[in-house]
Amino acid sequence: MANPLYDRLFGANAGKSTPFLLLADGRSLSHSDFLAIASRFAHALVAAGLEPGDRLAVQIEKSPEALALYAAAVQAGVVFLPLNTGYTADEVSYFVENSGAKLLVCDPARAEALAPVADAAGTGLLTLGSEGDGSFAESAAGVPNAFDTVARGEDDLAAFLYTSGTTGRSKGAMLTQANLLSNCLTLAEEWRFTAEDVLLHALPIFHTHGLFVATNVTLAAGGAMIFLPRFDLDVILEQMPRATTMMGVPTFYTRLLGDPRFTADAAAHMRLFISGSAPLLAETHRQFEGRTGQRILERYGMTETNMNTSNPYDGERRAGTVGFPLPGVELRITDPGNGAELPQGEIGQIEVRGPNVFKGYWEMPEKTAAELRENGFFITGDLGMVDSDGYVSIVGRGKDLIISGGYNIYPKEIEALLDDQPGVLESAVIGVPHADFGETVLAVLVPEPGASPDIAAIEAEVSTKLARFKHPRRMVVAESLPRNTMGKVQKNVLRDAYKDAFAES
Ligand code: MLC
Ligand code: AMP
Repeated sequence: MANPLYDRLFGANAGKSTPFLLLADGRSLSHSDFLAIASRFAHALVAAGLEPGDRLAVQIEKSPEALALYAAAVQAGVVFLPLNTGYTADEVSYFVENSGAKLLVCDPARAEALAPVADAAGTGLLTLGSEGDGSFAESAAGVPNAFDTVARGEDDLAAFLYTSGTTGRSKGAMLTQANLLSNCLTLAEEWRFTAEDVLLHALPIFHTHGLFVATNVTLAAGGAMIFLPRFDLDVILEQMPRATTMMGVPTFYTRLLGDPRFTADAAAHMRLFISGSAPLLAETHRQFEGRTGQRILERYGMTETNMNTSNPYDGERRAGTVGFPLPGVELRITDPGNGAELPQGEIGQIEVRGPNVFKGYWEMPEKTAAELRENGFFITGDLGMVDSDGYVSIVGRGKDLIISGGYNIYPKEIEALLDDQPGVLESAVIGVPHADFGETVLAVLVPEPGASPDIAAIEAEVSTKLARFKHPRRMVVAESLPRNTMGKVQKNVLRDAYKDAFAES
């Protein structure tokens, strides 16, 4: 029976004894080894009571088994909902409740902290460790290595990825089989991926970049990945001579350039370096070319849309731009005030339409209607322009968003927590330049009259509630916040005032 995503990405690799996952310790898994684990996991999902269309929330460390759980969900027709491993129990609780997940699979080390979360939500809880241990793995032992793939249509949901909002709480972006499949097939072709490719994979697999771009593109081509738990410069440099491609956030590239061992020779086996998720400085692009003779290929995407634009494989990869709309993707620049399309060359909001664009936000029809037009164009919240050669540039953001090392952070979520702290009248959270992460978080606190907020106590509270990557790296106290005549906080004034706060880092 048909299940387009499974059939094309996984089924197409069935029976192949060629390597799929190469691990840093020398072990490797072939495509068929991997698919056998996935099928056993699919049986375990069914045994746990999951039915097609149910949501499976996972918060587990990156490992071959963690990736097999994704394949298992697709094979069993279950909606895959991966969560950042850094999220606190508080954060996970929201995602589990909001999505109505039937099962939460977490790392064994987190089971105690997450048991109350699962209980409160009426969700099952099983564990899967990075060594293939845990109660979920146990329930998959001794079951067949094959599973009858559940039939699914292209319009059926394959995944939920949560994305924060400028107001209120995170929204579950509903991605269909066709959204994921159309995009990775296009990218594999545009970037010339083949079964000979070996992708250096150091990204997390709970976001679009590491899962739907890096992994799906490799699967579509039948290639292999050097599958690393995280970005470790020494390991990357050691493994690069075995690899042909890498996908990374700009921090990967600035860290590589910061190391004298990274030379043209070190990169000689690589045919393609791809960057995305955050702006790559034109200066980084040029330095990279100067050092290696290779030009990084920058592309642009987001959770709701997968990838929208890419610099060309052949042809000029233009620094400071994100290239052209991908085949099948329409991109237009509109006036943020009235939505009218703007003439070529003008700056406005970027809107995209195509088979890559998601189905909407889970159980949030108003938010969906506000961002996804009836005619199918999605308002990205990014500001950009198209030059006379057709290259798209992102020049800013219409949304109040900080991107730190490729992770999105919405100030509103942090401000809401800070505003609740004793002695704090109000707060403003901004992104300021940071050499390693591109941007980092700085909070400005305004005390209540006569109060002096206890910064250490506030930091302690923040760490119990929010994932580490969202923590303000500095909190400063100010008498008041700059406001315009409408009373709106002028974050641009604050960003300017604190732009050198991390100049040395
Ligand atoms: C880790 N830390 C971060 C952080 N990553 N803080 C802010 N921002 C980040 N991105 C914390 C750690 O917990 C640690 O805390 C401290 O900062 C220093 O950590 P590190 O050892 O230097 O970090 P490292 O583990 O090396 O991770 C950095 C990183 C990683 C850049 C390699 O963050 C990463 O892999 N980012 C990729 C994110 C990603 O995949 N984005 C794609 C989203 S999809 P402490 O406690 O030690 O102080 C998307 C769509 C699209 O955007 O277009 O692709
Ligand atoms: P996310 O919601 O995590 O998927 O992040 C998507 C956002 O990341 C986009 O809306 C952009 O603001 C940003 N982004 C992704 N790729 C690029 C890029 N190449 N250059 C600049 N910003 C990018």
